Amino acid sequence: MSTMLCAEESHSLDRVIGHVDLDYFYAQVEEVENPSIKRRPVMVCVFSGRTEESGVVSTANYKAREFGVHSGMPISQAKKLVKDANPVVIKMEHEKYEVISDRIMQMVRERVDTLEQTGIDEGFFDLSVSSAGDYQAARRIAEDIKEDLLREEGLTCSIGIGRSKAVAKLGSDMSKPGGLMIISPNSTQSFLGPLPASKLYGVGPKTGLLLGEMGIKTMGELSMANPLDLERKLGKKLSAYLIGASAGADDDPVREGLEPTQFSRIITLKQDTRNPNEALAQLSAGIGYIREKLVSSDKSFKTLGAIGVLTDLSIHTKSRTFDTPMNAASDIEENTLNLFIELGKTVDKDFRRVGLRVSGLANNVNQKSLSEFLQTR
Ligand code: TTP
Ligand code: CA
Repeated sequence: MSTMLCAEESHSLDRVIGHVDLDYFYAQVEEVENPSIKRRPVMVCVFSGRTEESGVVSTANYKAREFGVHSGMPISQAKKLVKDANPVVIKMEHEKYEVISDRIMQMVRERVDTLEQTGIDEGFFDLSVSSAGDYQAARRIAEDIKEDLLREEGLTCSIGIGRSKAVAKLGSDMSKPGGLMIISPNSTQSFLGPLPASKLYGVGPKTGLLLGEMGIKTMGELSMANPLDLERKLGKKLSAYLIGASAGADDDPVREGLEPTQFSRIITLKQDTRNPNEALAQLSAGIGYIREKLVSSDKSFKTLGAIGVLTDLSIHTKSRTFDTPMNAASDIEENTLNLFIELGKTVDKDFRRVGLRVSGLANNVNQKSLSEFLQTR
């Protein structure tokens, strides 16, 4: 049987939906950059700057989690927990993780029908067409994604595959870290039935509490709850979703993001350099590309980030957020140069690749929606 299938034909088949989630993402990126820290508790932190230690843990590797460290914990408290285990505290560098995230998402996107990125390190994907509705073929695609990710980036992820987003998400959560869980359509109901209702995608702490008050503990119970009782507490829309999703029967599609949230470009330099002016000169086509993207989407940006990949392939970034959105070519050039000057001071090797990224995109103020446009005519 041919595995080629057009989109229309796939409607009659079971949907094949995946969820991919990188393991302890920021901390794992740091481990790849510096493998010698791998066996130690690693905590990637956001420092507020008030005192030397004020701030929170953004994420921690599994070694640190063994001591009770978790995302959102104050740094001082986390340090106490791991103080005897030779911990590593690293300052969070968001731009760096974004660059790696972009590469990963691009790699996944090339192997699936559609990808809906839902966070810096996670997303849903639809495999219905590329797997021809066959869960064994889907398993092979997921294994390929995992292998490529490990080979190309040195990173591990967890993947869940099932007939809906909620089932796929449970699969990736339950197979963390590094796992792959396939929940076939036939086994969906028996898989979901005994699981706690609070673990269902879309059930936050508040909804979880309300369900508990109603005596609904498992997804099996939720799927058979009285719709009217549920509606009274949670509203029509959420109730309908919960009853369907807990039985594996929600059909929320995987949506490609329609609105861009950032534009970025990285180029390889003709010659390695540490000179910011030289780097900028070679990046001028990249700046032109970004400017063109901003103009054609009629957007401005608030955050500009400079990216430098050094000769040892380590990634270094510097970014600045402005009070007012901008999009003029001269502003991009001037600020990119300033960021590269700052970046140049902090690195001890030449740049091999340089790039820039604009984010915090906003529609230009003079842009009118179609209805506004029609009303003012
Ligand atoms: P998560 O996917 O929630 O967590 P994780 O990747 O660190 O760990 P897991 O193995 O459990 O998936 O978040 C992705 C990244 O988002 C994480 O690496 C750091 C960041 N993050 C924060 O900055 N603050 C937070 O409170 C959380 C939860 C995550
Ligand atoms: Ca993750």
